[in-house]
Order: sequence, then C-alpha cells, then structure tokens
Amino acid sequence: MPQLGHAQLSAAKKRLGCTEEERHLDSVVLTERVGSCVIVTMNRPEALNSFTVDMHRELHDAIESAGRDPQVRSIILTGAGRGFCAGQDLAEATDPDGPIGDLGEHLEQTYNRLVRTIRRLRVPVIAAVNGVAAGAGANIALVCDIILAGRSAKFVQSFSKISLVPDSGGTWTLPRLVGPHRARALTLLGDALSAEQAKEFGLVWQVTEDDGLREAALVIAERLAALPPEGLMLTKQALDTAMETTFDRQLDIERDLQSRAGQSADNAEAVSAFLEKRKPDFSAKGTKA
Ligand code: LHQ
Repeated sequence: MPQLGHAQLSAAKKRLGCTEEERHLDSVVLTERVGSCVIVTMNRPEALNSFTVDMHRELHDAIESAGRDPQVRSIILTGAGRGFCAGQDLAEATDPDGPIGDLGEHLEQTYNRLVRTIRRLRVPVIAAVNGVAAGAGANIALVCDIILAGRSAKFVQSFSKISLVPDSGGTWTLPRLVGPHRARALTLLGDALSAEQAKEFGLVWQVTEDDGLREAALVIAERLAALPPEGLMLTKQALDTAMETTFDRQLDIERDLQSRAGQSADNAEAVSAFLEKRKPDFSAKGTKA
C-alpha cells in the first residue's frame, strides 16, 4: 500500500470530515498565534524534527503566510519534543523511491527557498532552539534574527560526518558569526557546541532554562511588538547588505534607508513622544504629515 505524506494525509482527513483541531495535530508544522506573534513549531519529534519534503512545504507556507499578515510583528521558530531540528531526514534522503534525487536541486527547491524567505521577511524571526540543532537545522537557526537557546540545546555542523557540505547558508553565516577559523574547526570536526558555548561564540543572544525558553521568546516578541515596525524592517535590510559590501557603499545604503525611515509617521511619533515625555502610539500608518 503506498505511504501517504503528511500533507496528503491531512487532505484525506479533511475529505473524511475531521475537525480542524484533529487535522492540526497531524501536521508536521504547528502554528499558534500569541498576540501579534506567530509561533511556528516543527513537529516531527520522533525524528528530532528532521526535514522531509512535507515539512519543508508546510514550514515555508507557515512562515511566508505569517510574514504576509500585516498584524503579525514577529515569528518564533521552534521544535516539538526534545530537539529543535536534526537537518535533513536521512531516511527520506536515501529512499530510492523517495522524492529526493540530486541534492543540489533538492537544496534549491527546499532549504535555499526557506532560508531566503526567512532572510527577506519584513518581521524579525526569533529562533527558540529547544534542543539539538544539527546540519541544516543548525544553519536555519543561524539565519534567524535573534537566537535564544534552552540550556540543553546543542549546535552541530554534522555535515562532515556524512561527507556533505554545510548548507542552508552555513558557510556564509558561520564564519561571519564566529570568525573564519572557528567556522573551519566547527564544520570540519562536527563538534557539538553547547548552548553556553554557542553564546560565548556569539551565535546565541540568550540562554534560558529549558522550561523558560518559550516565555523568554515571547518576552522578546512582546518587546519587538512595542517598537515601530518599519524601523525594524529597514534595520534588518541595512544589516543584510552590510556583510556583503564596502564601507563606502554601506554608508550610501544607510543614507537611503535613513531617508525613508525619517519620512515615516512612526519616527515622527517616537521623537515627539520622547520630547513630550509620553508613551508613543504607533497605530498611525504612512509617512509624516
Ligand atoms: C533522524 C535524524 C535525521 C532521520 C535523528 N534523519 N532520523 C541537505 C540536502 C539533502 C540531503 C542531505 O542533507 C541536507 C542537509 C542536512 O541537514 S545534512 C545533515 C543531516 N543530519 C544529520 O546528519 C544529523 C543526524 N542525527 C544525528 O547525528 C543525531 O541524531 C543527533 C546528534 C542530531 C542527536 O543525537 P541523539 O540525541 O543521540 O538522538 P538519536 O540519534 O538517538 O535520534 C533520535 C531519533 O531521531 C532516532 O530515531 P529512533 O527511531 O532510533 O528513536 C534517530 O534515528 C532519529 N533521527 N536525526 N537527520
């Protein structure tokens, strides 16, 4: 009998009349709205949330649709169970009847699309790394804007152990985050970095107790929601180009983005509120009157 993927199973259950809640429990990606934040949870705990084609599709759709919602001000990416994400599901990758052929093509259609989408999002993405993050799972965390880690989290560039090249942007992000020689040792040896070491190396913003991770991520989400969104979006854009360009070109980019930021109603409101010693109200939209 042919095996159904999660997406096909969900569609079949829909036809068979399951409730929305029953279908949701089946999904390999869960989404939960908390205020203006969407928590996106990779949900294959039995395989440490490793990536199948189905999980790629659901994760990309969940993140893209949260990013398109103008009411959403941040996204938290996390994993169900004891892992964050163990990278590619190696059983699916090696299944001769499975969906994966050439790995380069697979990367382009799945991991590259995902990390490009995360990187280009209007809103900040917080990675709440709740356990082991291995292979592409580690590198997907590294493209997020703010990385929090539970005390039991680990970051492993496990590619060398299976004779693969670090992907999902890891060869770009890692040397920039930890320096070229640490990046070489981490990727060639494949040693696991503990949450504390990852913080020391500059990968992680904050380490929390495991049971305090969700709360800590929501506190960051709440702080981001209190800030003017356009300024955050433009700051993300400025930092994205900064690593690829010259100092002079980056000054031009800052000038152009600051010109846009300076014309925003949020900037006018924030400065007036500061001068008038009151709390700002960022509900008004558009450019300065
Ligand atoms: C897994 C996996 C997994 C399936 C744990 N797959 N089941 C891109 C393009 C295309 C192809 C290739 O790859 C890529 C990018 C990549 O991501 S390559 C890197 C792929 N990932 C890995 O090599 C990591 C493999 N996993 C591990 O080394 C360990 O599981 C880690 C270090 C993550 C965790 O170790 P433990 O805490 O000791 O857990 P465990 O090994 O006992 O795993 C628990 C279960 O999860 C186990 O299943 P079981 O039925 O025995 O309980 C594992 O088989 C399963 N699992 N990772 N990637």
